[in-house]
Amino acid sequence: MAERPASVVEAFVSHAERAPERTCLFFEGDEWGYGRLLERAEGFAAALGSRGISKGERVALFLGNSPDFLAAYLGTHLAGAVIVPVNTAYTRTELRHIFDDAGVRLCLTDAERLPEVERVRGDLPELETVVGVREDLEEFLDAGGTYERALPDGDDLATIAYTSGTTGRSKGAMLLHRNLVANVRAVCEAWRWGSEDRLLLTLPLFHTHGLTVGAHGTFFMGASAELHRRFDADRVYDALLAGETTMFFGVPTMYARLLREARAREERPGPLRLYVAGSAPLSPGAFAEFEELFGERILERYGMTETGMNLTNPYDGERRPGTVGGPFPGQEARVVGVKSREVMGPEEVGEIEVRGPHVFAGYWRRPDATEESLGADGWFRTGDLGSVSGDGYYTITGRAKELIISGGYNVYPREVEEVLENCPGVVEVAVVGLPDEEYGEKVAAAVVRDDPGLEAGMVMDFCRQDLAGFKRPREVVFVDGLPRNALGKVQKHLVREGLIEGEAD
Ligand code: MCA
Ligand code: AMP
Repeated sequence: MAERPASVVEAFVSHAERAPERTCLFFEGDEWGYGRLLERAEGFAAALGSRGISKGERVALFLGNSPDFLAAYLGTHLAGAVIVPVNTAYTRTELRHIFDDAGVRLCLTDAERLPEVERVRGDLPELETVVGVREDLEEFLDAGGTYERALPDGDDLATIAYTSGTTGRSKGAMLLHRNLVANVRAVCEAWRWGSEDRLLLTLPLFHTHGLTVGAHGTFFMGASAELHRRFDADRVYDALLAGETTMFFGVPTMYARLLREARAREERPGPLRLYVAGSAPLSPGAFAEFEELFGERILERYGMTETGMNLTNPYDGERRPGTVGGPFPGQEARVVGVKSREVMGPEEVGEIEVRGPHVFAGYWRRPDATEESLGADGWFRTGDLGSVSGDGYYTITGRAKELIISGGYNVYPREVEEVLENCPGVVEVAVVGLPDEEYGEKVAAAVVRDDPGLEAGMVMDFCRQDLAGFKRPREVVFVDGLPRNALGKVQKHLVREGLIEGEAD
């Protein structure tokens, strides 16, 4: 017999039926009971049905955090359709690629982002419907018929989540309902998530961290979340002081800002059941200062879009700064030689591989990329370098893939280079990540120009139309030439060293 619940939406529905009055979301002074959210979600499912969106078809969510985001998310799954979450910072080129690649038929967006969608709509014949939350969502819902409940199977495709790609074009990671259930089950068990928990959720809902950890854990356990539109350190600190939160999840940049807030204030929040950090490395310095100022040891964990959560420091037991702990329950991890692919011994650095029911089903319409990363034996190559201690704590030491992580958002240098190569006056460009106190890393570009009038600001501005703000270089340095090896390949480590030395001068 199939394992139950087969999907997170199934767990959500059973909580809503058992305790419809129970609060699921606190949002801007309003409370959303499980029953109210289910009603809204079923309304969305019915409206999708009346628009002819059927099982397996793709619905994009391109909007900021709100209860309607979550109602549409649950409603899409209730309709058997597939969610394509889209980063709200994306601009026309990124949108065009994702909508086209995924074959999105309907997009839910908000007033702020509607113009960006309208700019590309003409290029997207499959995109039949665009619904704006403020303007025409009610109209869209009113036009829906009745909904007959049909819960998805575990093997159905739930989400296509786009991750930045090494070639510049992002790839869609296919997550099945059973992958997401396995992941949230493991997270809830490891972190002792209970129905009485109240999560302070300020992470964006369009990424794994906010959606499949934050929102899913809440729905799965029948717990509650205080949802914010966005992270604002001042508001978050006040919410922590109010004393009702039991858990907070954030990226290291959020913790850096909370520390700054704490330094500026006298009052300290009371103890929380759990603070979690992930998506980028948390520095041991931030870990120590947080313990000093907040009296709490942050639990650091490690995950990826393709796999959800992989490694975690223990809930009970030692939370070791600078490490990401060991595998979640029901999962495996190992370190293998980058070239030899042989399993390494303790403290030896290699590539981290993971295996288990949480691992995705492959990349959408990219069998080549799937084959490269997912072995027939189920081991997934994360592209992250690390080692494991004799007592089972993993440390991430670097990346085999060329990736910059800025404030928890991923930036693939190739994507930025492809845009900059079209900037008039640019002959050659190499994009690298440089250390940054607030964002962990920042995007920097070494540029060879043939127009002496080309200035750094002009290069940065050139990206505005085609790249999300967080991908734009924060630093542009003009160089005479790029260092290359004998095969003509740009030596990024030398570019990086050159830029760091330049900064120090
Ligand atoms: C915003 N800006 C950034 C970033 N965010 N620049 C560099 N890196 C960033 N991360 C820029 C904007 O382009 C804008 O610049 C200016 O900052 C202000 O924008 P605003 O939206 O007000 O920014 P913010 O509110 O201060 O955002 C900082 C933030 C945000 C709250 C830390 O970046 C954030 O929510 N990060 C979380 C990302 C996340 O959830 N990652 C999880 C991925 P301009 O005006 O020049 O345009 S999932 C994952 O990685 C795996 C699965 C895992 O393990 O979790
Ligand atoms: P994404 O592709 O957005 O899912 O980002 C996943 C990547 O984030 C991983 O492959 C890691 O490189 C990075 N990451 C996530 N959590 C951590 C962590 N705790 N420490 C270091 N890197 C992390």
